[in-house]
Amino acid sequence: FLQGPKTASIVGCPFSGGQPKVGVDKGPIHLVEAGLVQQLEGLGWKVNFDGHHQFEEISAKEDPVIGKLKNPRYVSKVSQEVAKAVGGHAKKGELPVTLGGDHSLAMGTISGTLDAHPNACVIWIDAHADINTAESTDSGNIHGMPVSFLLGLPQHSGSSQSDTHIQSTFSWIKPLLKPSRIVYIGLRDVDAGEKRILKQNGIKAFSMHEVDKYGIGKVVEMALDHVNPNRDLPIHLSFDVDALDPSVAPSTGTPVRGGLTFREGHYICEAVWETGLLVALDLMEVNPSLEDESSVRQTVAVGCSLVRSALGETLL
Ligand code: EXY
Ligand code: MN
Ligand code: MN
Ligand code: MN
Repeated sequence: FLQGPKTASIVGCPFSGGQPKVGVDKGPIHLVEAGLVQQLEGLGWKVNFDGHHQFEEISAKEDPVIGKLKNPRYVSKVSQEVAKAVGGHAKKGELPVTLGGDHSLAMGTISGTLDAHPNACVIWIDAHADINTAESTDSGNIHGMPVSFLLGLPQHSGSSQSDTHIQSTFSWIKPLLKPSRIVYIGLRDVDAGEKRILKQNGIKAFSMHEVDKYGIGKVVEMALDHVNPNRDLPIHLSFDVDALDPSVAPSTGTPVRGGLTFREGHYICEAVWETGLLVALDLMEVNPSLEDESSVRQTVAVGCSLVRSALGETLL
């Protein structure tokens, strides 16, 4: 088991409906075109990739806001399909590697993982907490909200009619994630409402302040101690590329200064791989339409490199 599953299944998700910037839907295409499949094969993996998923679009006209939530039906439907894909691969003993696309897709990936591995824990690497609710969100962009749905937090939008509507739109999500089974690393842009939610639910987060204070090695150890004290639970690693400093990964929709270095990002992936417990990986928010050509190339290359590290490269 130390080697993990031998087959990696790429779940390419060209989807951008959880946020307003075009281009993040092209992320998975660029990652695969950069040679990710061959690179993983080079590490000894059997790679299962049968093309990117094709999601039937629900037009903005057919998908008006519910409360503040933008594209709610589209986001929900796509994530539900992703949950089936990820859960299906995981149940076959394969390692799903989901390439985003925006981070709202994690509603799907983590639902799929929990369907196959109900005791899985989540390590969420991000500049943001992505835990807004219908009540706390300012933007209405659902990529800032997936964790609240996975936890089953109440979604109060201000009108009971919209509340019911949100509930029915996302009713497929089983709120199986416990607050004690998720931990964050890399946070540095957390909304006031999100800070309240993290506190109220006792959710552990290591912000960049803790990374500076303790160093990445200690932070990852503390994160694992919290979420996986006996090192016996399956791990879902959800990596938002904007966790990295914008100088390392510039082409992403919501960059925030003061992020993880190249090595800190890779260290996290290596350390998770080292546990032998990785059962699913997400790499999200690579947007090849942002910044110049060399920035795009750099961001795509770093994305591939993070995936390789999480799948066993680098360690001697
Ligand atoms: N907290 C802000 C919001 O809810 O709109 C920004 C969220 C950005 C989310 C990116 C994907 O990590
Ligand atoms: Mn597939
Ligand atoms: Mn995110
Ligand atoms: Mn983010």
